[in-house]
Amino acid sequence: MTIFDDNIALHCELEKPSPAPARCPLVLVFHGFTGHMEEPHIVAAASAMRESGCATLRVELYGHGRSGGQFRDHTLHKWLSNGLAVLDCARRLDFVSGLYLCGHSQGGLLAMLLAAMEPDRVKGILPLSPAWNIPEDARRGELLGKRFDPQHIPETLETWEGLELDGNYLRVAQTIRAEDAIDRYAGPVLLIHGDADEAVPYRWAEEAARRYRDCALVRIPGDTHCYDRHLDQVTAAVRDWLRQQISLQ
Ligand code: FER
Repeated sequence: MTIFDDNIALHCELEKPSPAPARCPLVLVFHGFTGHMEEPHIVAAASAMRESGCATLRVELYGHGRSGGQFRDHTLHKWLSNGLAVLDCARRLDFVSGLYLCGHSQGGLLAMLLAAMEPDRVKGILPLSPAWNIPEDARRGELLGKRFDPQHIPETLETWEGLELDGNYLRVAQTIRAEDAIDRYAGPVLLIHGDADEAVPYRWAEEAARRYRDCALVRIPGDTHCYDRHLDQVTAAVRDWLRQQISLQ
């Protein structure tokens, strides 16, 4: 399905558990920076959610996958606007008994920020290796292993795979206070992070887990940013946590 955020078409995939109940929770699933909805860890996480009885809506955000916009022009403000538009649409679907947010990396940061904006509508969040280091790194002047002067943002930042990113990405990231978003959300959180993550160091997961009021941290020993080694441990944690959440209601 396509959800519009003003004139930007967001490519989304809605899938129900089988057999499909009349009503069930819905989990919005966001990919990360340079990611898309068909990445193995995104597909596997969404499938685990359906095994637990939830429907899933995988979303491709501005400048990513088959959605509108150029990668170069994406910012966290645009992703937040996209996320709010998707939440508005999702809460009006008649089968939805409750909403959860899941996101990987920069998509995990998005889930954390959205939950703080919509605490009444979000029953719980599942940040996977959330890149909540991005705002602080942007203020410090070192992102994606590249240094820059945080007081004088460059025109362009070279990123992974030679992709170019506009300086506005950094300008926006510098204004975001991820700690405030953590403090504003009191709902349940399942945080999953590999302790050999090469992109977002594991200590960020420990700090977020300390700071959230109701957080279960699942450490995946020896695993990477995209769970190349133990994706099965990730999916098991997602399935068990969602089953437990649903049974508590
Ligand atoms: C960074 C470190 C990690 C960064 C992005 C990430 C944009 C990860 C992003 C993702 O996988 O979504 O400095 O800068």
